[in-house]
Amino acid sequence: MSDLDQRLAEIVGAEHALTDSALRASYETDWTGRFTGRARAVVRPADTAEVTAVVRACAEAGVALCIQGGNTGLVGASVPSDDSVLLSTARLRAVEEVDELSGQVTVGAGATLAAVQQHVRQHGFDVGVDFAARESCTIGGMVATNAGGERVLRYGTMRAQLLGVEAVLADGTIVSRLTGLPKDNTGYDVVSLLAGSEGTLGVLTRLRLRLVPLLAERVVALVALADTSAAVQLVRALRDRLASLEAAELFYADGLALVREQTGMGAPFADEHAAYVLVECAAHADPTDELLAALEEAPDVIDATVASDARGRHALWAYRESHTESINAAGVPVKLDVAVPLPLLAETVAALPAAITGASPNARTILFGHVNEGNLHVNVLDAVDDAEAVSDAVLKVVASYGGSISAEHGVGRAKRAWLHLSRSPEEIAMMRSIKAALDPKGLLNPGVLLPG
Ligand code: 2HG
Ligand code: ZN
Repeated sequence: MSDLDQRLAEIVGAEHALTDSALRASYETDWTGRFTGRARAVVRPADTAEVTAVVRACAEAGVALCIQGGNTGLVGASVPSDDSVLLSTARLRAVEEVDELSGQVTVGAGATLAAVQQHVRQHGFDVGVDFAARESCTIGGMVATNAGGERVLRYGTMRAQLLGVEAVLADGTIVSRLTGLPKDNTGYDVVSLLAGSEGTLGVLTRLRLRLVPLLAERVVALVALADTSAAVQLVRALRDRLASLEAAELFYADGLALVREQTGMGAPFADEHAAYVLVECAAHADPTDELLAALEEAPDVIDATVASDARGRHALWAYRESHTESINAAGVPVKLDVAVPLPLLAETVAALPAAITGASPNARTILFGHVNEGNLHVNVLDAVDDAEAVSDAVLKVVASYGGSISAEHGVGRAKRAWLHLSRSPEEIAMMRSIKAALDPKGLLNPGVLLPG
């Protein structure tokens, strides 16, 4: 055992400093199975003081750290670069008392979204961001990637929920700003800066979140449509009319077929349709009638199935939320997560398949996403050997439409070579200056976000 390994074991306790390869394994490969790296040790600190001690020990030894939450990331940001120390936030899962007056809560970085949802719902609140990985993803990881998900059209991304952070910087300094004042214009916004920094600027240890009201009355509709343009028009019509609109999720016939094949779920409609949009409305008073009236008047709706009871809503959501796991069950996908201006969404959807098969002839492309943000999840199966070419083709199409190469999953290791397609040289230089100022030795998540 090296000096560093021994010191880490002293800091976190031997049972939380894993050097055995079998114990490290589940931390070293990402959720998709595409990204993998070897850590010299996995350490699981119990609190901020232990995080500081771990960071200091690594800084003194000149050893890099990789920070991992629930390991549900999709861009390879949470797997270690070789021989780094993997710092897992799994034990930083304290969920503090809900501040009911302010509608806020402070939670440990390692608390899962599901645990926080369960906790705040008992007090009549909810978390504004939600998505399928809720049982495993952590609040720290969600902030580090500025996660988006299924409710962005109503509540914004994770950055919009974030009112405060506590973080350990690369030299072990603790920065704490957790008072949660909604109005506080006293200089640089360090809280926002850490959101979306992908573990490159500090280790997030505690987060203070703004909560949203728990809206118990819900209705979900799955709407069958002829194409992407119809989906965009539908969402526009509903969004402008329904204050209760919370989600508008898009998928297509091929994605639905794959989901049904993998899960055994039955068909939602007697006929097959080209495109589907799942919408959810939520309010204090039952929003079913207003959704039905809006659907009645909406253009180009071919068919719709509606559920207000929890079981029925869950069943409709399962068609959408099972996409990621069904795709993974069918093979290791090349995953891209892009956004284009909404007026160009249909054109992008039309252009992508040819661009992808041009890069990998046997590729099978499944598209789905979050309509209102023009956010498409591009999952490409049978193309992992052509991952670079496929990514290049997709991201160039997206950039040509003025889009983003990463709408919500982050840049990670997977997209950093293409960062210049979304960010100007001046912006990348500014990011490098910030990184150099806060982590001059490049110890935090090397290989992530910034191009090499
Ligand atoms: C979702 O919207 C997630 O379900 C995952 O962002 C997307 O698997 C994907 O590509
Ligand atoms: Zn998504």
